[in-house]
Amino acid sequence: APLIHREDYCAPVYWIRTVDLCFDLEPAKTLVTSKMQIERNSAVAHGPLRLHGEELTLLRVLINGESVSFRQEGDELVIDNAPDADFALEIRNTCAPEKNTALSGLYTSGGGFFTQCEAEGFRRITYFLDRPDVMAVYSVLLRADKARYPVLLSNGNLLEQGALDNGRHFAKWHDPFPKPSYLFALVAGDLVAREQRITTRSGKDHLLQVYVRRGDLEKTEHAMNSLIASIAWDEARFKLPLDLERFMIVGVSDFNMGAMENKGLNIFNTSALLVSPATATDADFNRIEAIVAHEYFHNWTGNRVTCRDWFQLSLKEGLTVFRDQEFSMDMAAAPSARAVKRIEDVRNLRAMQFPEDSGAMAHAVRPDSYVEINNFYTPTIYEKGAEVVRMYQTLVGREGFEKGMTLYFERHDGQAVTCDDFAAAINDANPGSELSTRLDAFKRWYSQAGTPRVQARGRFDASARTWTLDLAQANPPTPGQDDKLSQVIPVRMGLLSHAGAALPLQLQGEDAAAGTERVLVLDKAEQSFTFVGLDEAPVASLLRQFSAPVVLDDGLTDAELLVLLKFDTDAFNRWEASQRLALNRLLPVVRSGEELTLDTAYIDGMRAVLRSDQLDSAFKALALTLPSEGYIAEQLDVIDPQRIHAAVGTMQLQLARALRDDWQAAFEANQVAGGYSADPVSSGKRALANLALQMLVLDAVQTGNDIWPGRAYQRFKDAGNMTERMGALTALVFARAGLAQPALERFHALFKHEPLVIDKWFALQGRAPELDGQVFARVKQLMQHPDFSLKNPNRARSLIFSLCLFNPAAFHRTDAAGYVFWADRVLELDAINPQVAGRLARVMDRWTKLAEPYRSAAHEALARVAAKPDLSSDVREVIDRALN
Ligand code: B3K
Ligand code: ZN
Repeated sequence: APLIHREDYCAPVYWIRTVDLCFDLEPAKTLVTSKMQIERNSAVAHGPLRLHGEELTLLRVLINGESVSFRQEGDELVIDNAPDADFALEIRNTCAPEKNTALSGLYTSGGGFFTQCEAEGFRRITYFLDRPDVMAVYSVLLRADKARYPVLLSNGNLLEQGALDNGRHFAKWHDPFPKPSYLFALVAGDLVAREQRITTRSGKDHLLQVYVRRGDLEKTEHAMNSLIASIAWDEARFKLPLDLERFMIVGVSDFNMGAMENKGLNIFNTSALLVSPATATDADFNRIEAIVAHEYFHNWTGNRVTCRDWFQLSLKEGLTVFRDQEFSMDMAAAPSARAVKRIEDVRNLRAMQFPEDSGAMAHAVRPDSYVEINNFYTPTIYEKGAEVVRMYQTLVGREGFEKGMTLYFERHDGQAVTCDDFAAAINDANPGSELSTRLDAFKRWYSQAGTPRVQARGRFDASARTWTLDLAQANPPTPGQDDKLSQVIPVRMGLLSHAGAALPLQLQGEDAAAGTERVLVLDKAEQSFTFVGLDEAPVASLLRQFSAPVVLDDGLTDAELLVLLKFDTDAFNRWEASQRLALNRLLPVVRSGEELTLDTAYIDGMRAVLRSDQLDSAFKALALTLPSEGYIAEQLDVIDPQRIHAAVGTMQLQLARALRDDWQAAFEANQVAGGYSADPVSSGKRALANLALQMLVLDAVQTGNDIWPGRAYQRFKDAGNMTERMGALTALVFARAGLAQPALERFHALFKHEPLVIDKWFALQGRAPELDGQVFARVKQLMQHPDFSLKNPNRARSLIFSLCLFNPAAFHRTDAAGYVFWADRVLELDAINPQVAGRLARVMDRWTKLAEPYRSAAHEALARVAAKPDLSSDVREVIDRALN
């Protein structure tokens, strides 16, 4: 497959204005008839009409009702002599949903029909100009067997439905909003719906529906509530109303990602839709609220205004992630709960996006080229893209940002646009802002890959009573980008006295202090800011709320970090101090290979957090959770996964032991009584109780004490919700308690009819901390389990991805067996589902940083995959880039 370049973008030679689709749905062979109204694009030179089509059987092509000559060139249907005037094109073809294991296009799952068209799945349904800048109005006629497929859905409004001969029936749908083909969807199956009618602020009535398989209905209440909350939030915060009479969500258990924002007919992975207290954790409840919101918010940011081409993907994804993050923060309400959400988002960014930025697949938020667009639904496009949007808001202010959004929709509603258009709208709505003087430099966030490094050092001048902050930035080279220009980095900051007081901030040349927090804008390679009126060298709290996606080296000592941990008014930086203190202890021993011994300063600091009566339980749990092994690897030039694992294990054990009484007190103080609610306070308590239990069981197993493992088993058995049950099970498994095995067996027996819970069962075993190769051996064994299947993406991810992506110590083995396993699975999966295989292939992104013998063994495994001649373009691109 060729490399596609952003600079080569050309407007289409033809527009498709309307399309009438008719489907005769049969699993083995579905007949598709498509009638399009086509218009030549007068703005560009004449050329043949080239339609995309993949794995289709073409039956006929008519123009204005007459047959026409055409040719098939690779995956394109080419018509050389299309009329100059507007014309009607009719195409008839078949496709084979039942054979479609790639889950892109039209496929079957659990006896129903579903579609996934983003990014280029529509061409696997019928021949089309399958590109996001071609927007058409769709009418859809569905015909299918009535008994097997009583529910027939597509985008927009239901016009008509009725019976046909031979036990078949039909439904006619019409979507009034022009849309790109990637937003088309259809569903046919035996489904039931939770329904709710709402009246929005504007006084309009809407019907909301959540369709699932019979038996799953009671697990849709949270999704429905989240949808209603999302609709209200978007109207209140951004004045963006629901524009359809009917809004539908459908759950499907075979799905390549979380969910899809098809206009008026969102399709969700059941793992991103169904929850009940008995089967889902607090984290699942939060994630589902966020995903329902995300897909709903796409209705404006993505659907009403879409992307001109796929290089602009972050235009909709970064913006929509930003919107769902803001929504979740607003839902969390209390300032401390907002901060917890921010910490979780940043932790996720650092765990997923930072490694991407320093690996073989590093790419800009608006990439310059790709081979397979499916490989670019990445943490960079999504999460770093969201950080870029957040920085606009930081630079122009919250109101300014809302004005910018309003202008964006005024200008571009109904259009397919670019990231430049978005930047222009935000900027034009905010003349004279911090953004307006540096827009071009700011836009380097879109073009330059890599995570900028910011160095900060302070100089105190006692006689002048000034303190000067010297900031410097550098952006390391990434593949294809050796030299980078300075970026615009908003640094939200404050200064503290050593006693913990927030100091007034007055820059040299200013008349008076402007509060105790402000945003400095770093836009040069080096820049200094001098603060006046200071009696002592302050402790700098920089990059508050994580105001830019950079790596900060602030040179703070442990003593200064402890001041921030105790007193900072910014909860994010308090948490950050806890993580930095942990890293300061872990990194030296990982580098040297020496034994780790925790010092009292650290232990006392952590004890104070645990005992604090001001801090929330949720925050405590986050501060007392050690940095992940992946994040630690990120800090090192040469990665030895086994050493990292050993150091983290030792530190955890020492923390468990040194704070044993406090863990016990925390466990007891954080019990939640009464009915289940996933609110921030209750879920924070459960998070801390689970962590405390994990520590207590860990310590007990080491010291040969049975009490805590016994209590954990009891709690596992009696738990009233999945969060506590999973917490207790995890404690047993992670501590390798003797009771872990019986608990796992009991768990399986209890939930054998709940696929989403069985996914958790596999995932926990895939993530368990490695010891002597036992976890790896167990995962290989579990591949033979009757419940395991590579064909269902959730199941494949639960076991294989847990091991390869999230369990470095089990995966990186000196005998290379982990890499052999990986290569085998990538090849096996590639034959079934290239998108899922492409994601698994990404595991080796950073192999060049591995220590020996891992590095050579990784190379060998990569070379073996690369040697396979007929790899999908998904896997081929990832492997080629790893081997460059
Ligand atoms: N837009 C979809 C992702 C489609 C992925 C295609 N490989 C979901 C989302 O971001 O909301
Ligand atoms: Zn999205």
